[in-house]
Amino acid sequence: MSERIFSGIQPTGNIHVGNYLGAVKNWVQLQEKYDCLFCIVDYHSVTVAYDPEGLEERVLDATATNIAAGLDPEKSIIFAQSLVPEHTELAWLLTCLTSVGALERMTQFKEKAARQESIFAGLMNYPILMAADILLYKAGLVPVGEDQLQHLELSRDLARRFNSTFREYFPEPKPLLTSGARVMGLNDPSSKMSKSLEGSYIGLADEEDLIKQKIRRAVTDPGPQGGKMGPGVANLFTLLEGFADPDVVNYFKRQYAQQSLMYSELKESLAAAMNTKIAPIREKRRELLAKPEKVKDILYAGAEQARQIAQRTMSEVRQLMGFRI
Ligand code: AQP
Repeated sequence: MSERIFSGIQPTGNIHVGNYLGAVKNWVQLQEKYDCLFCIVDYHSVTVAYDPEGLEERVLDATATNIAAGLDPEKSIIFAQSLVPEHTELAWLLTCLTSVGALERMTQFKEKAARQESIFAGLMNYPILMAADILLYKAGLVPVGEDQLQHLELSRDLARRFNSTFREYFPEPKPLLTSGARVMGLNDPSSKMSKSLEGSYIGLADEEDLIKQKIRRAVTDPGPQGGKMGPGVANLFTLLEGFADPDVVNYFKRQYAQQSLMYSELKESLAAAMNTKIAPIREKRRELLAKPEKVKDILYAGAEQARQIAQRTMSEVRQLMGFRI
């Protein structure tokens, strides 16, 4: 059997072109070669303030958008984290093996905590739940962007700590560094494009006019950059490489090198290229969401498959940790 891959995405809002280029596009290819589990990590999404009324809709939207972008329930196990309670059970047991210092050092925790009025323990413990997600399925490979490497390192540490404390049991999950780009915010190219930062992203559900409008407003260069390409323009090139044909990319690179690049022309071409790729995803997502019961059935069927693996792991973990009553 091929190696197992686990990956997750939070239902925190509109899945955007950063998620797509940095993760989803790659997952679509991986499912052809590996034994893949893709999880809508709804328990992760409540580590910051959220609207409970919209949660179900966001889970269905994330599921439909990923399927529309190419994830195939016939090839991969696609499910929601909250349908498999073993995730939180293992997370608690791993919490008891994790030092608070390691959690406090996490860059994402520090960044997200700075944006919160009150910081809940769930936000700090987020990487432990992520470790539980991965270890529960003994996934050998985890496709991650650079931003998630630090979290994965904790998963590896926890696997090692569990193995040395109890018995050699968990494989250490290795990162599968995606070749995908790190896309920055359109309104602020110094921080990454994020679902929860309004104005930073273009969603896979955005209509053509909205895409054009957002790209038109994207930050380019605030002023002279000492001969270096500014982060806003570099980000537009990252997007262009992700969505446009190579000859279009090369054309604009030449224009830039000759210092004759017109931002308006670059933006217009970029918006058109994005819309060409996004339109079929947008349409398929709409069709799927018109039948939410079918989307739920996909999640239930996926959870049933995931649970078979998760229950086996938990029964072995309980034994190893001494819970034998
Ligand atoms: N800007 C990005 N560029 C490239 N890859 C990205 N990913 C996220 N943002 C970018 C990758 O998408 C996958 C799923 O991400 P996630 O939803 O689990 O969490 P996130 O990284 O926290 O994504 P967001 O959009 O920033 O969500 P919020 O705003 O809710 O925190 C991951 O593989 C991630 O690397």
